[in-house]
Amino acid sequence: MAYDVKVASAEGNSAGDLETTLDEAGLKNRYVREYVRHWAEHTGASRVEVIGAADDARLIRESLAAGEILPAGEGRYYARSYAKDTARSEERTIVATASPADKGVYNNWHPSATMRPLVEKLMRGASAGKTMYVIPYLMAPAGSPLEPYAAGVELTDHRTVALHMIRMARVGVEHVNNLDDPDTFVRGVHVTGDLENLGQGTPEDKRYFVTLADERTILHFGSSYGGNALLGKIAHGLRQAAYDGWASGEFLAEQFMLIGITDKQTGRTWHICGGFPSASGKTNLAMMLAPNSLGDRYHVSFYGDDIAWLRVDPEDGKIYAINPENGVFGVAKDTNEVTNPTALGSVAAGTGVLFTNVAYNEVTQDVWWEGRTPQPPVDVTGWRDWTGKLISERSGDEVGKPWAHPNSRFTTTLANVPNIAADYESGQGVPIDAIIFGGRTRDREPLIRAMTDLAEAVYDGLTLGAEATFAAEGVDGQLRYDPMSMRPFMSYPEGAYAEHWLRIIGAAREEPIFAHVNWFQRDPDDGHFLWPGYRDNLRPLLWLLRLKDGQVRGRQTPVGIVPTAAELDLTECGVRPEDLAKLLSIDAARWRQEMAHREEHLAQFDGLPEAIWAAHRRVAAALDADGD
Ligand code: OXD
Ligand code: MN
Repeated sequence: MAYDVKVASAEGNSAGDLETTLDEAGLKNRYVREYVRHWAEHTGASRVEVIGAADDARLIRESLAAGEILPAGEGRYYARSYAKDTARSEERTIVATASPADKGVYNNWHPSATMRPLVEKLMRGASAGKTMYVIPYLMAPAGSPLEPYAAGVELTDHRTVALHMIRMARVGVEHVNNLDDPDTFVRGVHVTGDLENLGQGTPEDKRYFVTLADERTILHFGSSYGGNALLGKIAHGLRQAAYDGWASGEFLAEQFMLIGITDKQTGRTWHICGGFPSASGKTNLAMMLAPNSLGDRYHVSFYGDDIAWLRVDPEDGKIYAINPENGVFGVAKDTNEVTNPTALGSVAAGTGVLFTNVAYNEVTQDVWWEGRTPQPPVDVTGWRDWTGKLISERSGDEVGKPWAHPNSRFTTTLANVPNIAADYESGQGVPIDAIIFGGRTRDREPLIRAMTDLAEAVYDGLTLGAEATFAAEGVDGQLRYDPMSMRPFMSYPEGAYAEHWLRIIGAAREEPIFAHVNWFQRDPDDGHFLWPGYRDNLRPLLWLLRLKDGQVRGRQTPVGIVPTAAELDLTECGVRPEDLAKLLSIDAARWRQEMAHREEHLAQFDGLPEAIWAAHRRVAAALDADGD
């Protein structure tokens, strides 16, 4: 295939060369062109290349030839990141604006007047000798009413980042050429820096991942991996978009999965979105299939596993959600035929999937990660761990270490997901029937508890958390709170965030039903999970939809409505009756303990709406009245 070459040798950077490059690429937006010129000069890149999705095959060939990626079977690829650059770095991530009033508890706010010059200085000349890839993109399906907030241009000096962006966003000049306001696009600059000399994790750390939210500018320096480097996903899709949604008063941007459930008998489809702190099974839930016993009747379709933007349509007053992404950047660990067969289908031969930091076999070109199979491959010939070390040469305490990094990932486009919803490209989005929050809690939280009051639901979202592990994060059994699972992505103060939620969802003429779910309750004696999880998670969700429709009533408790055992469809479920009783009961004494922690947590947030405090007091009073 002939290359669609859109390259200028900007060696000596003659103005003419760059203009020719941009002309040949069909990049017409004059504000984008000025922005590209400015940063090409600033970073000192020696070539500039504008890319679109159609360039993927060529970029793959070039990356293979350069050894930046390796073949992992037919139409599958593999890369390793720098060993100290394997995950988002929350402590180096900053939201900066001109107004100190934008400082919240979790947004790590700094003044833009300090941050911009600091990062600009680090970026000056830092791409010397490299190609700067210009990636115009859209974080929305085309035609979305939220399109004005979705256009962006990432500039990156790393080809693998360009490959990720092509998978995760809709990429091409067409997304910025005809903007209503041509100056309104998110300006994202990613400069890798000298990864071996950035002092990662030391007091001399030179990495900065800054969103200048009120300037709609993202400056990331010092990484080439994940949310630190792919600026469309988290920096734009969550931090910037959450800020934009608040500033405009128009929408919410949340770390939410989005699914559809179709009743094949009636043809009716419901849509559910929801947020879960990391390691609470969000991707598995989003890609869930119906259990065999319910598969004849119900079909679950996938829209997205990580981000949803929500708005109220002025015409019908319903809440509509889109997944602004075009792909899945999924955690590989523990993905297998039981936990997530859909994910395996979406990384099959020919999908163009890009694996990062899993184990790789240089002889067979196979990949493996912990949990892919119960045991690692027996024959270790050709296997290298995620750092590139041969397994056969491991010695001492290296033996027994994971082969793959715990944050190793697969990057694949939505179209590859076997149960992708037929209307996933609808710009309008899909109407939302239910919003769920989840967590990973070994006791206290029942399987599902529904809420119909908006303030109580927002209160619940703000007190979301995952259990701290004793060793790592603190006190056993106490939650590491992660409000709405947005703790690392908060871009404005939490009080205002809660108020914005109440305003946006409160404006809907048809409010969704809300629920808190927990698949992870354990038996205190032998530790077994009380609920089978995975596909069976469809059962409580079906109950929730029936509750919304008034077909079941559940049982009111101080913390919401829980199902009665008879209301759940448990055909071939296999849950033990005594476990089910526990899953559907409320341990009021344990809850009262939790309420004290919640109060402390919420007290950190300035300006929390009175409606949220009132919800807290209501739940606390109901628990007190519960005796027990
Ligand atoms: C995340 C992600 O970091 O989705 O949450 O990559
Ligand atoms: Mn995420």
